[in-house]
Amino acid sequence: MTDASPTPLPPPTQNAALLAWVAECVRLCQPDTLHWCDGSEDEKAALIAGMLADGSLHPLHAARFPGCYLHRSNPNDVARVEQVTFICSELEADAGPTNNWMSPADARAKLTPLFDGCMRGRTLYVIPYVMGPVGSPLSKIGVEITDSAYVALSMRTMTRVGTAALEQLGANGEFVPGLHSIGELDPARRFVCHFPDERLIWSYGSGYGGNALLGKKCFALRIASAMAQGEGWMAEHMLLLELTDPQGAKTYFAGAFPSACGKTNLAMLIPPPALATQGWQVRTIGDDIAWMHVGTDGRLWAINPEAGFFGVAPGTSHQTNPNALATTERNTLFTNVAVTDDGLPWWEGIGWEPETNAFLTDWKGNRRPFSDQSEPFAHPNSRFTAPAAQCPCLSPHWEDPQGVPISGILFGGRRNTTVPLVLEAFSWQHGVFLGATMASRTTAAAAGATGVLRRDPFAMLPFCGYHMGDYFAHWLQMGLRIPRPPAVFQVNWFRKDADGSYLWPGYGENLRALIWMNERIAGRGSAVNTPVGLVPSPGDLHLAGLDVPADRVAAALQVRTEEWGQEIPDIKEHFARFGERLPRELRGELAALEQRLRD
Ligand code: OXD
Ligand code: MN
Repeated sequence: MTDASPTPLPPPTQNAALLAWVAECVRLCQPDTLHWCDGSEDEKAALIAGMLADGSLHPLHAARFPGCYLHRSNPNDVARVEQVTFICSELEADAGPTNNWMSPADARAKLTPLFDGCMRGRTLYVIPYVMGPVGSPLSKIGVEITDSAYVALSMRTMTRVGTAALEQLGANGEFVPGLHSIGELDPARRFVCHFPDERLIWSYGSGYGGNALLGKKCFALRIASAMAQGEGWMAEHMLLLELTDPQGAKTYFAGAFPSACGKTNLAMLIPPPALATQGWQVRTIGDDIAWMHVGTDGRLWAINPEAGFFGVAPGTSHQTNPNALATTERNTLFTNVAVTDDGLPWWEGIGWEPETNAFLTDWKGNRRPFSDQSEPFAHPNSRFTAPAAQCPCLSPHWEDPQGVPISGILFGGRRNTTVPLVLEAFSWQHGVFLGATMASRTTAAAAGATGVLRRDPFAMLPFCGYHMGDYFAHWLQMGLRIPRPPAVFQVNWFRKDADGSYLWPGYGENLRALIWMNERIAGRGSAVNTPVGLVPSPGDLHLAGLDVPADRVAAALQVRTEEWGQEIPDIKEHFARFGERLPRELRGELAALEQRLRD
């Protein structure tokens, strides 16, 4: 419903809190036009037509990529900006040492002048959305106000937008408000602020997904993690997958990996032929975020709050992730990929090469010969935004209102050394220690240097909405509240040999690690008791049809005590940051690890 008239149309909701907040944002931002998103197909067509007309969207090959478009962002706005992402809790101590903090009063004082009049000449879109299956008791309502048509279009894919959300909200329901403006896209006037006490988000100056699609990182992780701590559930940066064994039994896994470390690929894994023939199957529930609650049966149940995938394009090919490619063949918004003269999206690692004399238009819009390899054609953090429902390997349970029961939790990252292919924690508490000490090499998903090893606890370093020490304590608490807790595992697909080559082929072959975890969960698989956890010997893995020399498999699984010994000082330094708020159980786990390594 678009309202550009002096006599306002009646709004499509009677929710007084929502109406008051929209009126306040209209007063502040002074848009020319107000549009309440209803989620209809007509609305989608109008958004697309407007963006094609203003040049912010480019058509792709209509027959090969029906309903697909390319968007090029401002080159200064291509990734999450952790340095200007703030947790605005009343007390600085509650944001903790891993977050940037601004007082709520300072944040309002800084951002109010930026929002003041920022939508003059623009449309203000009100986007009511549901995170989680519509009608699920575990889903939650958000409302985003934005002046970006790209955001309005993307939110339709990533969440359930419009009338369904307003119906679920009703006249008295609660919602998480998020105010967003692209502003002038000036990096010096860019802020992503979260007010966990008020459950409010203010984001200014960026149109990039992670900063601007407020349902995703801002609500479903930062605000939701703070809500979850208070309410006894968990909001995690995790994929969700369903493993089916040859007998048809299904086991559900949740896996935390930092951004751009293969969550989408693992969630959409295609079994290698030898295992597929036996009947092993992987289906996707989600690729980025999990909300998990203790069920009445004492197990941990998870939903995927999202409705789409905002995946990293480079490296996605028929070999690495054919399911992602199939998902993105229609109704997909590509951002910052390259395009051929025929209108085919292209990126590095897509698995096919244009003719050597072909021309491509790169992510900045410059057309140059493919032979000019002076810089990448697609941005390393170029993305696809695609509806989950199009994924060929989507589980039929992906929208079950009660979620799926989780039997195994995985923690993984990009480690060249030290962490073996897979290990099982001795206990929930030891699993929390593994999550709390996770480290990974940084990627292009966030602005800043890539390839730098950093501690990224639970893959939540950029996403935890409160003090990380309290978050560790929450995980420990949850262990006491889950009568039948999942087993916890650590994985590393990225270990290298002395020459810098990967020891393990990854992708579909990672199923072999999942099968071992499944065996452990069922109480069948055997493992070697090492100082760092329970590790399979090569003979414990299902290796039929694997084309990797035995010594490389053994090296991928090896636990080298000298490497782990070198971790200790760094873990101590990492833990020291949390001061008094580091749970003593984790100090105890560290001391126990040191003792086991000495023994
Ligand atoms: C993402 C991220 O986009 O983690 O999912 O950056
Ligand atoms: Mn993510």
